[in-house]
Amino acid sequence: MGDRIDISGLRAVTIVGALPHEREIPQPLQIDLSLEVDLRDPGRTDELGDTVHYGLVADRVVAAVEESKDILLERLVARIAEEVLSFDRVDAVDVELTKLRPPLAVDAATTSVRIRRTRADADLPAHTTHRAYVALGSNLGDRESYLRLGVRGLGNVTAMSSVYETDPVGGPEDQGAYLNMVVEVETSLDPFALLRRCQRLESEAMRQRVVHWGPRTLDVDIIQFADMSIDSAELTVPHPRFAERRFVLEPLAEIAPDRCPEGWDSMLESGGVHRRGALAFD
Ligand code: A4P
Ligand code: MG
Repeated sequence: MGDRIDISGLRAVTIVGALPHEREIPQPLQIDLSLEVDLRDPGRTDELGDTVHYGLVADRVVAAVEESKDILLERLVARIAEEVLSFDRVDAVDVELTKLRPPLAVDAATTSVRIRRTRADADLPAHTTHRAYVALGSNLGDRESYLRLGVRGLGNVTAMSSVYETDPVGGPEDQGAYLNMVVEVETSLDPFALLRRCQRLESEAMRQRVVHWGPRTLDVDIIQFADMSIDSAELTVPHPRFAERRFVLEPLAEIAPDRCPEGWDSMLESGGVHRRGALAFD
């Protein structure tokens, strides 16, 4: 993919080298880093949690260098690569480590070593992502634009159902029809972090919780998260009511029929759910 975060010209002072005076007097080093990170998610969401915090990387690398007393630049550069790869989202890193005052008899400006290390080189598990299914609903205001706000903010959306116009289920009699849809998201968030993201999107849509199951600008529910089962006060996954709801199952069946309970179509009442077509993005 080629996405990168570069940190250049990082300086640290430490003991490194094989010569007697190098074992006693700390010397200045420069560190140049190029991190391979998938930047598609933060490019969409504008959230620090979706990327690698380069300030933290820089702090950790400088601390590791200052603590070390290695003889070889080769050892120290490997240590730096390990430190950077301990950030889960970094797929690979190029590190260049430069002695700014090399102890040479001849005239030379600098000496340096450069390596590239991947997660596989470091025996680290590949950066993990999970597939989640998220249902969106809106029955207040400009419903399509609230759905767009939700879809855009969810991150790496890998499949998107059509939009369905649906009769309200439960709640007050006089509320308007919903627009519903389901999307598949490839995410490196854990389920609770994804829930917080869903809730933040609802707040961005200025959703107010006045009546239970009442009209809402935007409802964003996690229907399934990988094959996990979670039953906590904050989050229940799979969503406890998804299997009874045509306004969730019909769009879910469009993008992931294997995620629907077998025979759901004949078990649920039909009607009240009308496919309108794809959500338009400008
Ligand atoms: N919560 C627990 N599990 C989850 C999960 N998997 N995903 C907690 C999202 N949230 C989850 O949700 C209440 C609490 O559920 C949250 O604090 C969260 O921690 P909420 O969004 O504040 O309230 P809600 O959506 O009104 O409640 P609920 O019970 O999730 O409602 P439903 O079951 O989603 O029903 N009719 C049509 N046609 N279309 C609709 O979209 N939606 C509803 C809401 C009713 N009728 C509808 C539609
Ligand atoms: Mg909800």
